[in-house]
Amino acid sequence: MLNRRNFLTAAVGVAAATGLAACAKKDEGGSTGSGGGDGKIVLGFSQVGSESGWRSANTDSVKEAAKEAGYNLKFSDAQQKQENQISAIRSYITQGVDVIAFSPVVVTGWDAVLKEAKAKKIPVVLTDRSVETSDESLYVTLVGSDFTDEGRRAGKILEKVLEKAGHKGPVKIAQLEGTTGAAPAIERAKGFKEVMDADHADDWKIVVSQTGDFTRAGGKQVMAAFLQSNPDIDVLFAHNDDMGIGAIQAIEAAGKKPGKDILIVTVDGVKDGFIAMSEGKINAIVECNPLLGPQLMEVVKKVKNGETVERWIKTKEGDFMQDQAKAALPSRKY
Ligand code: GYE
Repeated sequence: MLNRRNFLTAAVGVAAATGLAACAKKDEGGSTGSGGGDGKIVLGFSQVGSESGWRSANTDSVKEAAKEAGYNLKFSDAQQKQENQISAIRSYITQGVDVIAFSPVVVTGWDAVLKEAKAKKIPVVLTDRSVETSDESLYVTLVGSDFTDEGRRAGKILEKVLEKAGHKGPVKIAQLEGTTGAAPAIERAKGFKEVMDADHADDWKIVVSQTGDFTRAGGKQVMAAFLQSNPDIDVLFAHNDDMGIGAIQAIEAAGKKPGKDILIVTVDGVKDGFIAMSEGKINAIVECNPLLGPQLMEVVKKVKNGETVERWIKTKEGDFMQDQAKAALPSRKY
């Protein structure tokens, strides 16, 4: 997979080229896409689905920010299916929107449709998740988090969690992965493994790892199976809060105490995750901010106007331990 960091170097050239493309489009058509002549920016947005609390917050953020910015937003929910995203993008191309933004459900398989957008000179902005492509000119920028770093932060915070729990000796870890082939699943696993390989080759071991597709139902079902095959799991690392919450139900159903018998680290920091943490059931959360709407609208405007934007616009986020949960809960925005 291409390292997203490598893309930064190409930023100026690609953004400039796409900027020119955006201008050319305006000149050709004499109007700005399918805006119906009212001067509004027309943004076609293809969302992954509604699999998690993170996703709902992200969808709300995009819709609100588009309204605030006065854009004409065309929104579609792909229900976690790549073919649905591809048809949504194709329909935005046919409609001649000004800019297409999408959060790709998986990393591969986008080149053909992105080439179609490029041929029609419609710039594409990735949001939240990245794609794997050999042609860097197929999208202008990514607005989203550094998932590899989130995986590393999960590893680091687990050290603190284990210390706090007074855990000594080997650590048997179960991992609930996100959607197979999705950037956050690949990269969070990678970052976590980096910490394991560097500092815990002798004491930590991932004994089971499987996808729960970023959903509560998936987390519950897979965790129940994990507990059957490995009743002596010490730690659960779940790639998102929702799978962690599903897993908590399975752990309780098996007569164990989440947060005590099995220490739990998750990613996202949605309200329900914080509630579970304030109840002592999740031990630490690595934050991943879904409120990308305002930044996305800003970028879309720049891209539409042919301005240069950075190749990767990163989200800022923090980490939270259980003892911070109660205090942080009232101020959580998602
Ligand atoms: O962590 C998860 C969601 O892509 C960052 O997708 C996003 C992830 C998020 O379903 O809850």
